[in-house]
Amino acid sequence: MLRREHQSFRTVLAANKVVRLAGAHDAMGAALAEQAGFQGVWASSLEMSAARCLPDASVMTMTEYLEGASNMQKALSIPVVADCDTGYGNNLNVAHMVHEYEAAGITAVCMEDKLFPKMNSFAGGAQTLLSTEAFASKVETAKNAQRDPDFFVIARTEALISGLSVEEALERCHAYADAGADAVLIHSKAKVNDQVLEFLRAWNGHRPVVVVPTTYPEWHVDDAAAAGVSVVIYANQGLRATVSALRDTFKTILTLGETTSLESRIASVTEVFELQNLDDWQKLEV
Ligand code: SPV
Ligand code: MG
Repeated sequence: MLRREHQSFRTVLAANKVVRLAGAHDAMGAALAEQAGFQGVWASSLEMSAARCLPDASVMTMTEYLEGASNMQKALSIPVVADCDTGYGNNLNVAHMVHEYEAAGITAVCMEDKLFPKMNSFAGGAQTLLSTEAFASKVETAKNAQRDPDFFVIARTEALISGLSVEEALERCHAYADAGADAVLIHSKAKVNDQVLEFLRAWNGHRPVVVVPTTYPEWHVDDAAAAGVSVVIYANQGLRATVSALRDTFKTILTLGETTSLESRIASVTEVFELQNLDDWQKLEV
């Protein structure tokens, strides 16, 4: 298929009790997530910056992230949820971000309540948050900036990441919901999901809740759904699998001096052509 129509994230969320998103950094990874059966793709700031060997620290610009997310969306019929960090600055940057992402056909964005420039949630060092009021105001700006009522804004709190309490996370998320957020994301880097579960119990379905179980990977999707989670993001497993696969492949080639043993383990060139939709493109040749 040369061009793809895609569903909006809001439509996909309405049709499913729980939606699973796979993190991706390019259109090919995103297409593989769709083929595997994921209902959406997370255009991850960690993945996209790592793919350029840059830190996930607001070093890349909005334009660069937008190009990446847009390239993914063009290759998919499932929606991209764009990880937009802090919204790339203050309220004016947020409004511009929503205008640009919406114009590119992206139907959902996520913004977090950290200070711009931000640092990845798993990196060492202090994480500074915006005040609740300041971030709620950014959420309101985002919602006022959208043209299509279908456009979806996820407000992410980094309260637990920065060492604050579940109570603080709840207070923040209630303020963000009151400001118009369509869903909230409660992020945690704990090894267990206790605090996230505590959050979910007190939240009580006020708005859809998104989780990112990177550091508590044993949480089964069915258990997360039963606890009240609506969206589970597998944010970086694809990136990490890529790193492992490339390391192993390149080492094998140099060690063995030929590539026979790799053939059964790596995709064929025909599979690559399929991902490129080459048949459809060749039909255009005259
Ligand atoms: C990302 O995938 O870029 C995220 C999740 O925002 S995390 O890396 O945990 O911050
Ligand atoms: Mg990110």
